[in-house]
Amino acid sequence: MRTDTPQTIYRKDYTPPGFLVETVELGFDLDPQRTIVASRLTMSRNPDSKVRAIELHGENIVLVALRMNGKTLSKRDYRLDDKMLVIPEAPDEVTLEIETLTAPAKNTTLNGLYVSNGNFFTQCEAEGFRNITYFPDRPDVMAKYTVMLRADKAAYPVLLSNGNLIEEGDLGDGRHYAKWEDPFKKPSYLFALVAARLVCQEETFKLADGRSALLQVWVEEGNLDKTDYAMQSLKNSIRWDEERFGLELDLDRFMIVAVGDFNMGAMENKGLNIFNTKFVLANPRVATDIDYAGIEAVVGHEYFHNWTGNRVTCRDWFQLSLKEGLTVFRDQEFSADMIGTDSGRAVTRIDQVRTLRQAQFPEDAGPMAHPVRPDSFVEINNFYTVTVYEKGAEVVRMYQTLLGRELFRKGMDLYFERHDGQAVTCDDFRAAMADASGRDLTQFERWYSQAGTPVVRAEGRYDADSLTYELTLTQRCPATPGQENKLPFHIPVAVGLLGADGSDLHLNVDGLDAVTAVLELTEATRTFRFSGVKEAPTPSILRDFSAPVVLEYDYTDTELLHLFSHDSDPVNRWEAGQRLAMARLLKLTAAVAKGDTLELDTTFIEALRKILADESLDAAFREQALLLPSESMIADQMDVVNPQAIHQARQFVRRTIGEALQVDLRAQYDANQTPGAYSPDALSAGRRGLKNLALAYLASTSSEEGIALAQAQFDSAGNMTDRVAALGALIHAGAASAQAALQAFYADFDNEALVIDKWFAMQASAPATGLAAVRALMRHAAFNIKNPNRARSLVFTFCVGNPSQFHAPDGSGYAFWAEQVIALDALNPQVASRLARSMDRWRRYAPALQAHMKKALQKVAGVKKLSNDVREVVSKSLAN
Ligand code: B3K
Ligand code: ZN
Repeated sequence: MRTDTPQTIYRKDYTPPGFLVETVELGFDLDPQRTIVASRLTMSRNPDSKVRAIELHGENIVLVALRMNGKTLSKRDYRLDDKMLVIPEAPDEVTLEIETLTAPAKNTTLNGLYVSNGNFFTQCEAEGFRNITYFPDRPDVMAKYTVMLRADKAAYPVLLSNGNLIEEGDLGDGRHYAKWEDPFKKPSYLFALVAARLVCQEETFKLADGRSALLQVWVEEGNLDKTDYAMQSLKNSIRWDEERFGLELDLDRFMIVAVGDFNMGAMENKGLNIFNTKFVLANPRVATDIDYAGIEAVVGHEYFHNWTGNRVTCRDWFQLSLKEGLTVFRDQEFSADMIGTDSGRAVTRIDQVRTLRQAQFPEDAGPMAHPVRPDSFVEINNFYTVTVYEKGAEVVRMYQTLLGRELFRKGMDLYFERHDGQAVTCDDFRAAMADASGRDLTQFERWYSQAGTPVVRAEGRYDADSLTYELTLTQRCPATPGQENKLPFHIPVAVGLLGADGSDLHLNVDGLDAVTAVLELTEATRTFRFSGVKEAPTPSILRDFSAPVVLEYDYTDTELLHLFSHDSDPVNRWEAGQRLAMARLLKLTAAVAKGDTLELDTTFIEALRKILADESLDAAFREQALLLPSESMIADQMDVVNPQAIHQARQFVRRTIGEALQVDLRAQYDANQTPGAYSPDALSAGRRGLKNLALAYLASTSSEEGIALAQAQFDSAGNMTDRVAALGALIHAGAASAQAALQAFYADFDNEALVIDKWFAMQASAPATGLAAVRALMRHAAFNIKNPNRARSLVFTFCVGNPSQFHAPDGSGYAFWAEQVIALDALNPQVASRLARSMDRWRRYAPALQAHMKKALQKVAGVKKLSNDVREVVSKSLAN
């Protein structure tokens, strides 16, 4: 915690480190109140650096002893402040011995070494290692680590660190030790240790080259019945990376450890991935289909980091997307391949588009907007964003779209061939792609350097005489903080043309014959000519969401209905439905605000009816097609946001659909039951998804039938997916029985922390839950603001997921937000800062709401002892 003005770090200021570290020997005497860390570093002067001094980072630790080449250094030999330890004079070859003290039990930040439920864990990315010992804590310093852990044997029977276990034994005094050695060089942010009372599921797994590896999933006692899916996902990940990218597990042992107190999803520490319990623990009784999918994706993501992140890492934190964008792309492809069908793959793509629109586009249009490779930051932890992750993944996907799968793979191979064991930049990745494919990717660099979501405007013209269709694409990109004017991007735009009968026309553009053409828009505007087009087509533009842009095209309802019924590209088929829905939701929102009567046209309803009943389509796709854009997505389309009007309009549409399609929804509800043992596979999950969406629609009318159906499902559900869907339907419908159901649910699962998180979240997001009810829930014995999952389930869900209540006209929601940000900041700045982000886009609301929001922001900004994390977010939000 600092009170001085936070410092901005710039990418352009990068300089190589003065000293490199070859080996690190760490010794830990673990004690919750007083842990002693002894470090022995062998270092040598970096010939590529002009920096003379040895510069070591260190924060919130006490220096006990410091020796250089065997000689104790006195205070005159070094400078020490609350951030750095600097030794100005040093020979070229140095052995440093450093002893420091920390108090893990007092560490509520969950950054560095901390205690959770009596066990020791670490989290070092991005800059947590400096809370453990003095070290050049920057990713371009890669070293080999040996770690000795010593702790009480009864309290901490399990001692883990990175790499391989080389020795263990008793110390005689009730304590024991374990020595670990990581054979690979790594940056300090990948260091990890665990000292805990845990149990594991383990398995020996055969790798492609014939070696075997020991795989372990470590959890608290009592959770061993929830580790199967994580283990299966790990094995699938290992196989997939071998097959798709030719990348093998490079260690004899790979461990996943679950912890209940964790700031994010998981962490890819070399050989010792530490996970939020949310992304490990699952069985049908406690986890939903979405939880299962999350576990698969995150287990994959962290495993894939072993190559994209660990073997090849980032030169500096501005390059974060080098590993995160690429690894998200890899986990997306993994999840899609695990489903295995084209239609299943399309549904995962629709999900990705939804995430981008729901979270990344708003970020790109707000005060925290930044390029995929940022130019500056105050607190790097604020830049683990949807832009760096999800937009970064889109950037990687565009390489694959432009180059094709084969050349993309060649580019990946070249990237590893050139950079294994190095800390590199996004430019190095782009160079590998360019060199392997022979393509000029110079202009493509702008995807890394320019923030903001590009808008592509499309206009079509058909000439019946010459049988040509001309598509003119024009791009622009809105200004973002610090970037007034943008240069044209290199945008792949996948296009198909539909005939009147709904089938794809064969395309002839630049000599290509296919049904989908990838047009490359590199200028501000360009006209593409298709010849031999025998009829006036309906264009299907941006197929498979080929670029992270907003597409403007003045579609008529007739064209959209045509695409919604026939487009062979499932993403654009879905998209047509979203456009139809969005137009209606916006019109209705305006009508609510004006007090006009509300009406929904039968054309739209009939289109939904047709899709709903179309058995040739996957249930999962039909669910996506019937899902309305969220309230915040509607808000994004408005100049002045009116959260209550949006809510009422959307509720009206839901109810109207529920009433009009009652019979059809009921039929799908019955047809998509999944009897027998629960299985999380995509087909079954898709059926449950459609069935439960039907239930939600049926209950939204508050009809007796809908409520009874929800109640019956709640009472008889054999898995958590069906149980929460039923409970959610009861709560959202305001059913009289909802309270009793909530109580029963709580009583059934009071031992399952992750389920109780759902219990809080379901209430926090219900439109009937006002601030008073949230405050009452905060007084519940099970609420604990120090646990990030719990804080997210109640406080975050209310502030982010319940817009009509959060934006109460009296500003009470905003005052609550300020209070919670301040309270959290004193405990855990990283979590506080995430909550602080939810007020980013306050300038888009009606003036009366803006005034309240500004006051709340100023209240937070006025706190003297604020973390850099929260300070950066609120000051950027308030800046002009
Ligand atoms: N690399 C970590 C995120 C670390 C966040 C630090 N504030 C998890 C991941 O992306 O896999
Ligand atoms: Zn990651």
